[in-house]
Amino acid sequence: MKDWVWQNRKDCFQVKTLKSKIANDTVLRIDIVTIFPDFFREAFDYGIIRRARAAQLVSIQAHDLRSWTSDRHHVVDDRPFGGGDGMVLKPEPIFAAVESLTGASHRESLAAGKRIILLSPQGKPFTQALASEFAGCEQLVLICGRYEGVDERVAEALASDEVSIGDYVLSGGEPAALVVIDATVRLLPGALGSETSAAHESFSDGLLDCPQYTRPPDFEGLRAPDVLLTGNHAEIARWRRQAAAEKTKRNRPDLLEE
Ligand code: 9D3
Repeated sequence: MKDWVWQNRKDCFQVKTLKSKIANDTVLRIDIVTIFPDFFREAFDYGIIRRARAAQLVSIQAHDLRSWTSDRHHVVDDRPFGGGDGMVLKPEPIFAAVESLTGASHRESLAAGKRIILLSPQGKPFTQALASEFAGCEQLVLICGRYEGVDERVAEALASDEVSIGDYVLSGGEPAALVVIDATVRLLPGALGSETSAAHESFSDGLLDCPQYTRPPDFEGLRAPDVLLTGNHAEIARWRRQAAAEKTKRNRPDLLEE
C-alpha cells in the first residue's frame, strides 16, 4: 500500500515565508483531497498553471484521503443507509482531512478567505463568477467524491460550496477539480501575460469569441476571410462583432435569451 502523497513541501514552505515577508494576499494555497492523488501528478506542470506555481502565486497539493483513516485497511467508504447500489464516502476521514488542512472542523469556524469546495453532481453550477471569487481567496480545499456519492453531512456541515461543472456524469470529482483549479489560477494577478486581459474574454461580455485565422490565407482551398487581410481595422472590428454574434446564435442561443 502506497500511503505517500504527491505534494511539494518546498512550495508549502515558500508560501509561508512569502506571506510572512510581504503579507501578499494574492498567494493562493490549494489542497485537493482525493483517493487518487496520482491523477494530478503532472496536471499542473503545463502552461499558465506551471508558470503561476513557479512564480509562487499558487501552491497546489494533492492529498490521499486514505492518510486520514485510522483503521488497518484505510477504509474510506461504506454501504449506504437505507440500502442501494454502490458505496458512499464516509464522513470521518473527510472531516479529519479538512480540519488538518484548514484548522476548521466545520463550516462555521472556517476563516474568511478559505473555502471548502465539495465537487458533486448535486452542486451549484461552476461559473466564471465563482472562479473569480475563488481567485480572491487565500486557501481552497477541494474534496473529490467517488463511488455513488459522499455522506451528505459533508455538504451540510463542512463544505462552504458544493459545486458541479455541468450536466453530465463523471466517474469522480477529480476531473472537476482540475477544471475549477485551471479556471481559478489563470485569474490570479500576474498569472496571465499582462497583454491579455481576462476581462475581455469569452463569457465576460456574454458573447463567444470571434473566429480566428492565421497563415496560410488559403489552406487547401479553405480561405480565411479577405477582410482580415485588408488592414482596415474598423472593418475588421465590425466583421468580428458580427461573426461572434452569429457563432453565439448557432452554438449558444441560451446566452442571447436573457
Ligand atoms: C447523479 C449521479 N449519481 C446518481 C446515482 C451517482 C454519481 C455519479 C457520478 C455520483 C457521483 C458521481 C461522480 N461525479 C462527481 O463526483 C462530480 C461531477 C459530475 O459527475 N458531473 C459534473 N460535475 C461534477 S463535480 C463532481
